[in-house]
Amino acid sequence: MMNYDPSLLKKLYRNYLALREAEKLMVEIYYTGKVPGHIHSGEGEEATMAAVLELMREGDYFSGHHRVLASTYLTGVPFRQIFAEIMGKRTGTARGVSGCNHTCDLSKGGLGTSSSLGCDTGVAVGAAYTCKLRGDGSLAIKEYGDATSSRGPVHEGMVLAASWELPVLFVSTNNTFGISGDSRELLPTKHPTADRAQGYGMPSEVAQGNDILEIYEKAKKLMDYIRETGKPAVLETMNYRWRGHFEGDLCAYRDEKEAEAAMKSDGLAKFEKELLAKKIMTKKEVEAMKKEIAEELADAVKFGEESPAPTMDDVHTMMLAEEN
Ligand SMILES: Cc1ncc(C[n+]2csc(CCOP(=O)(O)OP(=O)(O)O)c2C)c(N)n1
Ligand SMILES: [Mg+2]
Repeated sequence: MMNYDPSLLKKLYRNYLALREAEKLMVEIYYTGKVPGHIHSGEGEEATMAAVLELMREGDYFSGHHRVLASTYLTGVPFRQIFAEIMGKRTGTARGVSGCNHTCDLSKGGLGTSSSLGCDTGVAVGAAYTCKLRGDGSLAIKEYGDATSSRGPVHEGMVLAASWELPVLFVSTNNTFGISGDSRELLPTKHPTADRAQGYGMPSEVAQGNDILEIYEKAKKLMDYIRETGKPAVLETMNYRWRGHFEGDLCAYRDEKEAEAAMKSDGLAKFEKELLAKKIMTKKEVEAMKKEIAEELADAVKFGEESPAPTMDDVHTMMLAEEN
């Protein structure tokens, strides 16, 4: 930790904290009836995108996942727009028409997420082709889960990225489950995405999903490689899903002791403790940061509540291209 610039450590902590607080608030507003669609909580899984998106540069692209929906905040999308979208309001990133899968802004590199899992891999690979043609060292980041890692469109995308030498970082956030299926039993290898990378001639790294500095270092190594060579690479982060697949899931398929142990080894609490112990941040600074984020989030929910619902015109505008 001492080799890091303190300002980077503070930034990583803020990223992690902002995503955690946003995750918690999403669940809260879901239970008070403010979210017309789904919430798949990503609480406990925020470190991956908190680190990877810190390394995103202008001109890069990002296609996310159905958890940690506020990740796009780290690409520069305000909480106001993200929460309005989740709350189904026309001031949202996709005029409230999409909900959780499009909390992104294309002008900030956001490509969105397909609700048919894995089918958006080709979109990110296509964006990487744009990056290649530009030749400016930019890249595309495609994030997906452990269960999604076995889908055909993911592998088609990986083959294309490898054969055409396209700058893509494939990021698999392995949270042990795909709905109720345990990937440790269902998938053939321990690291389903990273282990298969060799078959495509891609370098890969595996990191602990609750260790933001390990993720940052490994993502940096891979992203430097991608920017230099123009070739794809794989990062897999190992974690454990804290909450159910969806809100209301009774989780009858999992061992509660194991889940409790995972929640106890919270990477955010550990990182905060280390920053305080090494005097990189003071308690006062931490508290001020928490207050600032809480205010930003409360303002976002208020903005969502006060915003109008989409109209049928909004639905048409977001779904259909204009005739020329
Ligand atoms: C093609 C397709 N099949 C099934 C689903 C239903 N589904 C939604 S989330 C999910 C689990 C995905 O697991 P994983 O990729 O590990 O991501 P996680 O939910 O664990 O973050 C499934 C099967 C879907 N959305 N799309
Ligand atoms: Mg999963």
